[in-house]
Amino acid sequence: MQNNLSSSPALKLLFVSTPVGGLGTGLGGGVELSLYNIAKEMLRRGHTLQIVAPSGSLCNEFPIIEIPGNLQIIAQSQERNDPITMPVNSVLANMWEYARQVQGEYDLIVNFAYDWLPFYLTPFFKTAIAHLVSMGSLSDALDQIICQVSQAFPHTIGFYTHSQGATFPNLISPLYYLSSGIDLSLYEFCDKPKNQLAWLGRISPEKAVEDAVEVAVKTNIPLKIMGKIQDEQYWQKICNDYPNAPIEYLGFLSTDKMQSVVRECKAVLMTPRWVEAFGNVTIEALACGVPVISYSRGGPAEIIQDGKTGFLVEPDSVTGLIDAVLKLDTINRQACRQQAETDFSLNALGLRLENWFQTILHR
Ligand code: HBI
Repeated sequence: MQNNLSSSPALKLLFVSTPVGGLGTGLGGGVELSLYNIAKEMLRRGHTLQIVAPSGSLCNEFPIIEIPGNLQIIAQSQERNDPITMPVNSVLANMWEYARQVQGEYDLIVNFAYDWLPFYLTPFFKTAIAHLVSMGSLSDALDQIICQVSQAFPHTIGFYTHSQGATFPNLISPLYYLSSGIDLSLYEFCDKPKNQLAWLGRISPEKAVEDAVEVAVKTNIPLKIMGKIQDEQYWQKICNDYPNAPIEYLGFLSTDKMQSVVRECKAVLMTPRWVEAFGNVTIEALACGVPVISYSRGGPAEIIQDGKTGFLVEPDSVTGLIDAVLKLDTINRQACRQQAETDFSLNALGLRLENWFQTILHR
């Protein structure tokens, strides 16, 4: 039945979400936005889909099958050689038990969890599984199982970026680099920013918001901070270390509220301590015409056009960030919006995903 925008036949897709939090709570970080945007674009292209996610998911646009159970601990909080752990009544196990039961109703299952179980279960499923890996290498056990799946099921491992994929050892090609994409109509361009900076992301040590706070203190430019506080103690320490910083924490905001703040900023600062797999924040800023100043590592380093749509800075160098802030008036904000339209529209993302899915199903 050719009832969709693209040439490929309509697919029946089952998306199985991350087990670290309900969709829309912010606990799932970037992968929540990815899943939501990919779902929106696949529906627009005429495919049908069902989303399986932990209970407590908030999403008024799509029907979600909410699965009860205990959340998985976040992979970033574990050591590289930690054993795989599963809580009693694991929501991850419950979601994949549901997927096993209904798999016959779908052409393809898409896994959004950065967890050992879905990779291990792949050979036990009759329906093909596409794995969208949402972070760089963090654990030996996961590296090993991802490597095994890439060997046994070619084409089924997808990353956001090359630098993210490069952190995994012994992967077998072909691998897929999907980049990301956002609904650009939700982000409004602003040419006349206020004298303020922004930092967005999960407030957790690997994101190093303290470096952005230090920039605010040293330049005395107000910093707007947005995102879910994942590590309360870590955030409290920062507030205690910088009691007089010109910062304002605005919470985890909806896309619309977030972009209404970001668009009025001179720049967004990105201070990843780890190899950021992609950094949706980067393209959300560009979509508002806001240049991005980021440490030159991971996804943002593959997105930002240094000197044109932002600045790439020596990793972990706060003075490097400050030097870049002082050069911001050399950036044309229209160029930032233009890059988002060219590379990161939902249509561009949908094409990359569709090609990937069709390759898995028809290789
Ligand atoms: N940790 N165990 C686990 N599983 C995930 O799916 C996961 C995670 N940590 C973070 C995360 N997903 C998302 O925030 C990614 O977008 C980074």
